[in-house]
Formats: sequence, structure tokens, C-alpha cells
Amino acid sequence: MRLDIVTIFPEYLEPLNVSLVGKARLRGQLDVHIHDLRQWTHDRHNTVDDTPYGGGPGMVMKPEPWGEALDAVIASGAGPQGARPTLVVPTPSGRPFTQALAVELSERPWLVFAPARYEGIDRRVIDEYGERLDVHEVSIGDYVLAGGEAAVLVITEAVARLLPGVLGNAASHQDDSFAPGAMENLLEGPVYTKPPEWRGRGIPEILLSGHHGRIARWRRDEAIRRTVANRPELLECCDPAALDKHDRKILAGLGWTEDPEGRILRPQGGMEE
Ligand code: 6GU
Repeated sequence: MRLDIVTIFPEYLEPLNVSLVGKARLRGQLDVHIHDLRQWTHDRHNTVDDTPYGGGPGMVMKPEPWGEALDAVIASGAGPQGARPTLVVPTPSGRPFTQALAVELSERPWLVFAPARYEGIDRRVIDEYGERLDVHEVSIGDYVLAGGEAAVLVITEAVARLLPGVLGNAASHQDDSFAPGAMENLLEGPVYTKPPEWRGRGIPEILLSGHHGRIARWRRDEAIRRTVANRPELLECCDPAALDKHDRKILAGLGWTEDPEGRILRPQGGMEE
């Protein structure tokens, strides 16, 4: 997979040399190109921003440097079949970045990232490239960052680990929390390793029992408990068919109820809040 990132802070992308993504680059599985947007400015101050039309706070990134940058990057990779990249624009007003979108992006041969600083990029840039490329405006969560570079790191790591051969074991991302269809909308439960006792704390006995079926059931119970505690909305929207009798027993024990269609409901008017 090829990745191009156009930014006014190329140093911010240094972490792409480290760990899983860095290794994928060394192995030739990821071909990463980082570009300084200011290369495509022509004034003495390398200006990339200006005041917003209509007034208001902050600055808006000018369209001309972005247009020249994206044209150059797109032209640099236009192969014989006229290969076109997918453009990813990180922005707090984008669609939520999810594991499903990570999977979709991991299937593309070429991604170009356009992270903005300031109040964002002049809208005409997104409209212009939207006529030529698949454009995804994505947000990594409900909070505001000072710029999209950290989001590029997040998205790149989520995508890179899905590429064939990047994670050691191909099965290892199938049971990720949020993997489409894997553990059905459940968060992963706790994990343990050696030593068997640490600061007086042991390991749940079931994990030492060797009963694979009972261990799987225990892990699922723990996944349900953790999902109830941290992300109850994931359970409320899940397919009722994804829950077996034992799941429902665990949930009933936590005060959850079922509607006539088998949909589960969190405890109503509880003591939380
Ligand atoms: Cl992608 N960018 C910025 N600036 N803030 C964010 C974000 C992205 N996602 C959540 N907050």
C-alpha cells in the first residue's frame, strides 16, 4: 500500500518510523511519502492560511497550496491504468472513523491524507477532488484536536495492521473488539500472563483449568460485563440473535431486561446518574 501525507508539520509524522508501521515500511509492505505543504507556496512567508470569509475566529487553509500539492502527489503516482488514490481528510466534522472504515481503507492500494491545522481547509478543495477521487472526511472521536496529524497516525496504524502479512498472525485481528462480526459488538475482556501470582494477586482459576470450552464461555461473560460497564450502547443495538441463553442470563444478573422481540434493554431509571 502507498500512503502520501501532505502536512505543514512533517516532523509530527515521525512515529510512522516506529513499531508496527515502521516495520511494515522496512519490509516494503507500506510505501510512505511525507510532503511539506509549504513546498507549494510561492510567497516569502510560505503562507498556507488566511482569514475566513464571513468573519469569525481562527484561520482557514488556503486552497492554492493544497490544490498544487494534491495535483503533484496524484500525478506522481498516476500509473498506466491511471491509478487514483483515495483521499482521506481528517476533520472533527467528518464521519466517525470505525473498524469497518479501517477495513475498507486497508483494501485500497493508495491513500492520500490531507490533515488540516487551523479551522480547516477551504471547502472548494474537498469539492474539487471529490469530483475525481473517493474522498473520506473522517473524525477519530468526539473531541477537538489542534490538527489532523494525530488522526493520520491513528488511522494509519489501524489500517496498516490489517494489511496482509503486517501482523504476525492473520487470525489475530479477527477477534478484535469492533472487528465486523467477530465478537459481535463486545469489548474484549481482561487478559493475564506469567507470573501466576503478582503482588498477592492470582489468575482466575478457570484460565488454568485447560477446559477450552469453559474458558471460552468465561471470556465471553467477561466481555459482556466489560461491555455493560464501558459501552452499554453497543449491546443495546446488537442483533438479538447474537446473544445466547447464557449471555442473557449474565445480562439479567446485571439488571438488563428483554422486550417481546428479544431485544435487550439496560436497567431503566437505575442508580447510575
Ligand atoms: Cl480528524 N481532526 C481534528 N482536528 N480534531 C479531531 C479529529 C480530527 N477527530 C476528532 N477530533
